[in-house]
Amino acid sequence: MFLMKDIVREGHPSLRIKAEEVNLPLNEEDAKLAKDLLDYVINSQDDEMIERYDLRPGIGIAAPQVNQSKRMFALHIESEEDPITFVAINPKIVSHSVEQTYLTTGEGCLSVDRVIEGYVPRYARITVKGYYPDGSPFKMRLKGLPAIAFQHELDHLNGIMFYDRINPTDPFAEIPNSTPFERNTKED
Ligand code: K3U
Ligand code: NI
Repeated sequence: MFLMKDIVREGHPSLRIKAEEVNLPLNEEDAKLAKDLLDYVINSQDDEMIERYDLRPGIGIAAPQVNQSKRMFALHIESEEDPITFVAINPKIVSHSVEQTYLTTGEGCLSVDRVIEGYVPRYARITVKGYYPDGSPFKMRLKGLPAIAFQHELDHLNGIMFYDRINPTDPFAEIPNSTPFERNTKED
């Protein structure tokens, strides 16, 4: 089980390199990594586990954040119209909308121990492909918070941090052709 001490922070090289494709079927080590990533996001949204293990809540976590430079991440989003929970192996975006979106509250990251304000432009809708840990392929369409979170995690596999995408001269500059996404904080 991963704890906050296992999560690397800004400045660690693992967060800035392109992660390696994962071989399928998963070997034992990669299967354990997939399970541990998923356990982290599930446990980190459970009040009892947060208190017991001092976890910081996350809806997603990518392998490079635990110093494993592998193309794998877990997402667990319960609060949305379309809840999702899965681990993605070798994920990719196969098509996307022209329309963009952004979280009105900005984004955060388990690997960043400070608040960085500003709009992070994301595609509003994406079609994605990849593999589940059992080796079966998936293809799905995502919108809303699941689409934003998928793009945030995919960026981790490419060495990109969310703040790289914030306009450096005007963090709250209007995002062209976008519909803002308001997070339902009551359910979060
Ligand atoms: O967005 C977060 C959240 C946590 C619990 C309930 C509801 C929301 C916390 S920040 C987060 O989950 C990051 C995790 C990271 F950095 F490890 F990838 C992912 C994220 C995705 C999309 C927008 C903002 C943050
Ligand atoms: Ni992050």
